[in-house]
Amino acid sequence: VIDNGLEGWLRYSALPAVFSNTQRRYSSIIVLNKDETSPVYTAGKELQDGLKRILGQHVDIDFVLTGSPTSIVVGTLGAFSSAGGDTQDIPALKEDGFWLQTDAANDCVHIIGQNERGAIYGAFEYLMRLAQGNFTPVASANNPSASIRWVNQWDNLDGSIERGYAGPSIFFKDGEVVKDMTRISQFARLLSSIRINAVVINNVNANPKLFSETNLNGLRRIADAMRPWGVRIGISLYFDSPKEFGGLPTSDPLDPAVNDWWKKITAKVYENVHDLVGYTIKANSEGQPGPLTYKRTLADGANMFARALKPHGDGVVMYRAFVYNHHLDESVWKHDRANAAVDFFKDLDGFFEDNVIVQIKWGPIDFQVREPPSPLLANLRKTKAAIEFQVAQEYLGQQSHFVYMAPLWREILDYDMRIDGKDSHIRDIVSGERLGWSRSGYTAVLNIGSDTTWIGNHLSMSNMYAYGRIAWDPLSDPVSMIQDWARLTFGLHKIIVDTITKISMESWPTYENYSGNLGIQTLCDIIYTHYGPSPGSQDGNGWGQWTRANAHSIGMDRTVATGSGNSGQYPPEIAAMYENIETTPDNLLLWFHHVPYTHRLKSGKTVIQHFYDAHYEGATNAQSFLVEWAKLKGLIDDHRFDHVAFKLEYQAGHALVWRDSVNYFYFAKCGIPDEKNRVGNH
Ligand code: GCW
Repeated sequence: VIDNGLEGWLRYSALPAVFSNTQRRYSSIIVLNKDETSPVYTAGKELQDGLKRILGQHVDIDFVLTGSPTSIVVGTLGAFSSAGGDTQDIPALKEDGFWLQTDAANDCVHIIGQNERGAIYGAFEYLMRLAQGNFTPVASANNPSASIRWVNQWDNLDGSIERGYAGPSIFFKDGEVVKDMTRISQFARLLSSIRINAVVINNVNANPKLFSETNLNGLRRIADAMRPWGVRIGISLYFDSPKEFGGLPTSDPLDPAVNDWWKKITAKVYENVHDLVGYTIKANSEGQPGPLTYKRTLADGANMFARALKPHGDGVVMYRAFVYNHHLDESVWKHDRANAAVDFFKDLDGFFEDNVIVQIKWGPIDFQVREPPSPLLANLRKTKAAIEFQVAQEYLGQQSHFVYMAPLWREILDYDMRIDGKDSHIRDIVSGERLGWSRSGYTAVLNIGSDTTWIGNHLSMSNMYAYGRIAWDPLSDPVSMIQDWARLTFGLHKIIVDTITKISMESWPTYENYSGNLGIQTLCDIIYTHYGPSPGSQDGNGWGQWTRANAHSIGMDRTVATGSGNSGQYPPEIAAMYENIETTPDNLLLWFHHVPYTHRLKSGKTVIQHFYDAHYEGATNAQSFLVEWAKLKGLIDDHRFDHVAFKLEYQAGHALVWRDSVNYFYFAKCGIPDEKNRVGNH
């Protein structure tokens, strides 16, 4: 059977004979909402479809709660209790949460959502348990860690996708919203199954033509296609729209006419999308106009959008903290792009409307293979924040290499910022718990496209899956997530699960080893593609992703004492750790310190020898992925086997290119040969 991957982890393969239960389990699926556009109705259909495919059982749908001991009930708490259901056992549920209860025989199932989204999440949860052959009885309340669990698409109206590696946009083509909504609804199904409640559908480098009548109508069609799955849409705005689209002389955020313009256009958007989730704004960043263009503060800009949204519901402004000067002069030792977010936003804390959320990339620079967490995550108290991850592997091999990012995300979320000397894990900051925020959470640049793999590589879809689960529960275990994903996506055979788990769990350290060590960043081309080894491109540019490598020494001096002062942006305990070279962990040494190539690490190796060794180790390990994968021949369909094998073979080869390019680049710089005689003048 050819599996093109379109269903991702929702394939609902028939359970193998060992699990199958010939008895009829369920007499009916009782759906507590007849409205065909409601997520509860969709959940009923999904359950019916899933049971058919997983267990081979056709189960009828009914709309009346009967108290039958062999039915699956799905609905909201409100509908369940109005229908006379017993809600006594159900603990408190948060927005989007759900209660899932099965009896011992697993043929009476209650899926009760706090709202409609909760109900469909519960239906997916139940089906994904079944699809893994898991019939263990359960009675559990499932609540999200945060209410904002979004993804961002960087889709352009012409159908291209910025940093997209999987074909053209499913949303736009030739300047307009596409006509056929099939892929959009399939996408919403995947998002819903991992409890993502919103998608921002257009590039943050936004185009004001999104506001054309045709496109406003297109937005309506997209929202209508996604709503039955419980997924809301948001849009990215171009700051200068009043000037460039509305014909006003200015886009000054304090100009009444400009405010009026945004209010009117916002009302128009809501006429089409009554449940718009909000606006995402990239302003004063990488050439984009913004409030600073008009000598106003970033808060002035954000608040203008916030006020335009307010009359219409619960929409939020996701205001990106990715504001920095991309014409930075490297000759000034103190210049440091990593300082920008705190420099721009810290003093504005508390000056934002309550429906503004500052959207902060997880690291201070830009989705590198390793960064410390963004210090801004510890510098906003009153202003709410969301963390931004990137599922698209922009700097991590663009899906031609495979990097499973759940371990990286966990490392960031588990990080303790020690705000005010107290436990301040980033997961508790972004959940809102640590600082008492009412709304906050997660977003991630996803960038799926029209490719049937969605993202460009079947294996990389594990990142989309894991992102959703982590945003729901940041304590989700990377190993069990990849195991679940592997079972659902490829099959239950132990060899399948173990092999995919092994490759995935080794993938990040492997990629780090051959692409950029000790916190030096991903040594890819920095100017255009962000792909392939190009350590030389890192310096001598205005972008500020520097390494400051010369013939003797390397690394960014970010100390307060002699460098850019970036370490001082962290709370005192963290600042002290990074200020001191002795207490800075090796894996961030060159992020915070400028040292000679002969500097000895805690491991006892010199920096340069570590580079050489790590690149050999990483490139060698990349060869093993293909060997591992070969074990799956015949256990999974050939179509997906071959696709992944091709990618891993490419990665194995390109890892060697990475190894030699980086090693010889630094050898040429410093002239220190490899102790093991692999790199040098032979
Ligand atoms: O990582 C960089 C990308 C840009 C992107 C920018 C951003 C959308 O290289 O392509 O622009 O980040 O996050 O705004």
